Amino acid sequence: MPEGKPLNREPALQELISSFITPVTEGYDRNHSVLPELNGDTHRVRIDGAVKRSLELSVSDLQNDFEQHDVVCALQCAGNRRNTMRVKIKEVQGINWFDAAVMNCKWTGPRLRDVLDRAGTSLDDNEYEVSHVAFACNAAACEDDTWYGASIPLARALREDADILLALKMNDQPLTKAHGYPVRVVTPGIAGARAVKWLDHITVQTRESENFYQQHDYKVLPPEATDAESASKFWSIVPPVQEMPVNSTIATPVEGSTVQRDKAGCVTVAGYALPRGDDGPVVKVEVSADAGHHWIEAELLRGEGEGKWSWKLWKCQLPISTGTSKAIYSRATDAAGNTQPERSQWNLRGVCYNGYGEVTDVKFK
Ligand SMILES: Nc1nc2c(c(=O)[nH]1)N[C@H]1C(S)=C(S)[C@@H](COP(=O)(O)O)O[C@H]1N2
Ligand SMILES: [Mo]
Repeated sequence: MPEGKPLNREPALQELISSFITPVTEGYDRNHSVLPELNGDTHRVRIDGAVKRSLELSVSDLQNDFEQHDVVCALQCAGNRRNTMRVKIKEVQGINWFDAAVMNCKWTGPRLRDVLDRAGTSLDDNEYEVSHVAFACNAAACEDDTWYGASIPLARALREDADILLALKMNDQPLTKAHGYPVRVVTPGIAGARAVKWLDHITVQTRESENFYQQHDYKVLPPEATDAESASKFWSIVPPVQEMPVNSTIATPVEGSTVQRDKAGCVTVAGYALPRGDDGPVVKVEVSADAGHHWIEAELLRGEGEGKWSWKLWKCQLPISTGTSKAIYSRATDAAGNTQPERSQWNLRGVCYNGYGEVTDVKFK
C-alpha cells in the first residue's frame, strides 16, 4: 500500500434521505486503496480474454463510439448496516458501517453489453454458463491484494435490461476522483464491491475474478465460521455476494432522541427502502410502533428518473403513545414479494444485513 489511509466515510442518515438523488459529495466512500490519480486523456480500458477481438478503448471511444445510457440506481456496500448486525446479534469483523453506505445516483455511460458485443465472446454453451466478466483496476495496490478486482456472471452482463454501465458520469458530471474517474462499472442491484472504480481491464473468463475481494471478502459465511481460522475452509466454497437483499432503514426519529407528537398524537417516521437485486422496485413499506404487533403502510415518495433499480424514500405519520417507545420497525417488500425478515443471519464479515429497520429508545412527548 502506498502511503495514506483509504478514504472510507458515510454521511449522516438524515442528510442522506433529504434528497432522492444523492449529491456527489454526499455519497459514501469505500476504498481498499488510496485514490489513484488518473489521466482521462490517456486512460485506456483493455477488453480481452474469451473474446473474438481484443479492444483497447479510450474514454472518448467509450463516450463517442457507443450509445450513452442513463440509469438511476442504488449503489450499496455489502457491509451497509454492519453495525446493526454487530449490536443486535453478535460482533462481526469489518470496518463499521451504519445505515448510510448506500447512495442513489444517476449514472451515464455505455452499456457493458454493447462493449462486450463489439469484442464478441468466443465461448461454447457450456462455458458460457459458468463464465464471468472480470473487472480490474491496476492503478493502486490495495490493503489485501496488489490490485482491485471483481467479477459478475457473463449472462447478467449481457442482459440488455440489466443496465450495467461503464459509467463516465455521475449526476450529469464527469466522475470525481473518489468515485472512479475516469470510468467505473455500475452494477444495478449488485453489491457495490463489484462496481470497480478506475476501471482499466475487462476480461471475459470461465471463472470468477481471482482478486482477494472476490475470493476472501464480501461473502455471507455460514454461522459456523466464527473466526479467521474456522472461516478459512469456507472461502473457496461459499459464493461471492452478488445481488443485495431487500432492505429498509429508519432515519427519523433518531435513536435516543425526544420527539414532540403532533396534535393527532402522531410522529413522522422516514427512511429509505431497497429492493432485492433484480426484483425492484420496492412496492410497500410498513411501519410498526409496537415492535411488530401492528403495522401501517408508509407513503412511498416519487423521485425523478426512478425505476426498478432505484431506492424509495418513504415516510409516514405514525400514531404513538407518550413515553419511551417500544422498538419502531420498518419493513420493505419489493415487486417480486421479497420482504425483510425481523433479523437476518449473522455472518462473520457482517455483510448483507437486512433485518427490519429499527429504532429504539425514543421518548415521545
Ligand atoms: N478500484 C476499486 N474499486 C472499488 C473499490 C475499491 O476499493 N477499489 N471499492 C468497492 C466497494 S467495496 C464499494 S462498496 C464501492 C464504493 O463506491 P464509492 O466509493 O463510489 O461509494 O466501490 C467498489 N469499487
Ligand atoms: Mo463495499
